[in-house]
Amino acid sequence: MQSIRIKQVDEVKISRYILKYTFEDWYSLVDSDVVVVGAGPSGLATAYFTAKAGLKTVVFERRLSFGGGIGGGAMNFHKIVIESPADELLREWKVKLVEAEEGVFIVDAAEFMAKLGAAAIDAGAKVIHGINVDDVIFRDKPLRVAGVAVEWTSTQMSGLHVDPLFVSAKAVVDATGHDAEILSVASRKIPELGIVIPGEKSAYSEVAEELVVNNAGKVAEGLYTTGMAVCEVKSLPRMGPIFGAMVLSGKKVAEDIINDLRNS
Ligand code: 48H
Ligand code: FE2
Repeated sequence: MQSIRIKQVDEVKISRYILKYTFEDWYSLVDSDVVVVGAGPSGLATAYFTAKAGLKTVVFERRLSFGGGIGGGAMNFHKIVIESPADELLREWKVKLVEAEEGVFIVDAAEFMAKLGAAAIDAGAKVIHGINVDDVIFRDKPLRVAGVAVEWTSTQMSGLHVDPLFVSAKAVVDATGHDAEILSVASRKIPELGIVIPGEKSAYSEVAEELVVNNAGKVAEGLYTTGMAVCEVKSLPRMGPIFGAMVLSGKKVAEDIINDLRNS
């Protein structure tokens, strides 16, 4: 059997290549069109559509993996429920669907995560893991959210006092899930924005999905929300492990951003 020859590369080159190409990315993304906070289903769907429309889109995710709550499925079972018309999006991302009844589909959690993440990246979105967003940038006259403050998740976990870097964006999307972290910090630190966070309601699956999709969108100038964060800010019921509204609200918020940026 012939032995396999592998191209040799030394440690200095490895380090230099990684530093060079990482900093090239960061140099460009500090001035983005769209910053999505959270790489769960709603954030990745948002990024897929804004990137596909040609907007420079970056997704910051504090964990080292994407998918958010998809991976845990329902009580750690590996299946998730999707309702029409969200199946059209999953077909676009080539996720296999099993129809349990008309308009109700079952998907594998791992496949959904992987293919949605790949679709967002292939559409042109940059997904960066291990980054925690803990604040926003704002401007007055006119009052608006103008970007985010970022820090390594590992630095934040270590409790060290390290100041963040900033990333400017024409649209910041809170896709952080149940805690609506970006809306929370904006409501606390910039009361002039008038953001009130009453908190989500208990489960009422049949009505929750439409409510989330139809209430996703702009919360303040430059600040948008999608996914479970919508329940938190609009006091809407949760729905359990059904994900149609997560991806459809991502599409809805992306369409709003594309329209707003076109008209501005
Ligand atoms: C960087 C952050 C930060 C931060 C959080 O929780 P997610 O999956 O959120 P959604 O809204 O896309 O999907 C919600 C869905 O998973 C769910 O929980 C449902 C449908 N529940 C129904 C019910 O009844 O319970 O993803 C959010 C992502 C996660 O990966 C976080 O790690 C990340 O955002 N994140 N990343 N900076 N400040 N906060
Ligand atoms: Fe949840």
